[in-house]
Amino acid sequence: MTRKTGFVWHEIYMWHDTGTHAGVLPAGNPIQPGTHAENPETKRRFKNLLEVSGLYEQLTQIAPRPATDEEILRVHTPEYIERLKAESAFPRGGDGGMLTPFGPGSYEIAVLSAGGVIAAVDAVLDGKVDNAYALVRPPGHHAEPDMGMGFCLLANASIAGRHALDVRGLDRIAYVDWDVHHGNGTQKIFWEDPQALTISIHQDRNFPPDSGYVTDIGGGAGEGYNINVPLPAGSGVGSYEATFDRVVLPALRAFKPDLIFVPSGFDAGGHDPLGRMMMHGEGYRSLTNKLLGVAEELCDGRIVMSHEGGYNAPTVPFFGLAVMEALSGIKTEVEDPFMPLFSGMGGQELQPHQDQLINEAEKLLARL
Ligand code: 3YP
Ligand code: ZN
Repeated sequence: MTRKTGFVWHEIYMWHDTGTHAGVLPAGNPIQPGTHAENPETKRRFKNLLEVSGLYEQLTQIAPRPATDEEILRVHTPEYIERLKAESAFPRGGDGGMLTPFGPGSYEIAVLSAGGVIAAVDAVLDGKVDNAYALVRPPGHHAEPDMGMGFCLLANASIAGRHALDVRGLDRIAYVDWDVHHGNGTQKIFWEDPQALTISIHQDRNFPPDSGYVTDIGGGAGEGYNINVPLPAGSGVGSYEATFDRVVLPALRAFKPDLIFVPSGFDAGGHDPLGRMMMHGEGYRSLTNKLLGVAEELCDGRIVMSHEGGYNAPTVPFFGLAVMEALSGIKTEVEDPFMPLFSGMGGQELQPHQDQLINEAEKLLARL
């Protein structure tokens, strides 16, 4: 079955300048300056592979528009927004807070990034497309109400989620964040909100430091509606599939969202410089198919993915293509040349210590 899949992209996203760095360290450290870890390359190559594969022209292009102040202020503090606006007008740019450098004009790009996810939500809710992927930049899942973090300026998916709840009148939304880092921003923004189920599957204590514990379950009226699955470093496809089968899908079935968001980082892939996991293209295809199945059951198939991390330039495009093929139900001729390398890695199957952690997370289902 083929589906109508929306795709959000804008060339301006690539003009967000994270500056001269060595990985995540600014120039000035005793280290040769080079590119920042979060640069256009993986995003551009993802879009380029979609074009070369022939899939791009079969997707429905969704034009991003800038998020309004009102939309942004549903999530962020006015003080933070004023500071970003001011620093974005500086000739040298500024920093969102923690490890979030940006060049001049980046606030306006971040506003278009958040607005891109809103446009994807509207296209899905208006029935113009069945599902959508917003290949936006800068990313969003670490951004908190009053500060940027980990390359994220505005909480794109959370801003779009508030739009879905407050403007479009949905009752419940769910987040399934498969970026290798903890979705701390989404967690914080919806901490006390029972209308949003926030699930993050991430590498145990990678980034942010001291964040993403399985014991962090939400507070107040939102207690029980935050689920962290901090998988041990070295987890492979078996571990991710077990997490989906035993935690993510049952949680979604219990919560019954009207729309599912996927903050989609591809940094849980093998070879990613900022993660230590072993996901591969077929693994991402399988996780996407699992989500499509449950979304079909619960919410007419409505899924909106918004791009987060993923830093290995050669591999990320194949992970992205696999996800886009699954979302659209269209298989291209392109074969993922990295599959033999990744599928043969030792420890792709679920390991006992990973199983133990997933057992812990499974206990949280009783609260839903
Ligand atoms: C931020 C600083 C070190 C790790 C990095 C993580 C950014 C990311 O991809 N978040 O999802
Ligand atoms: Zn990440």
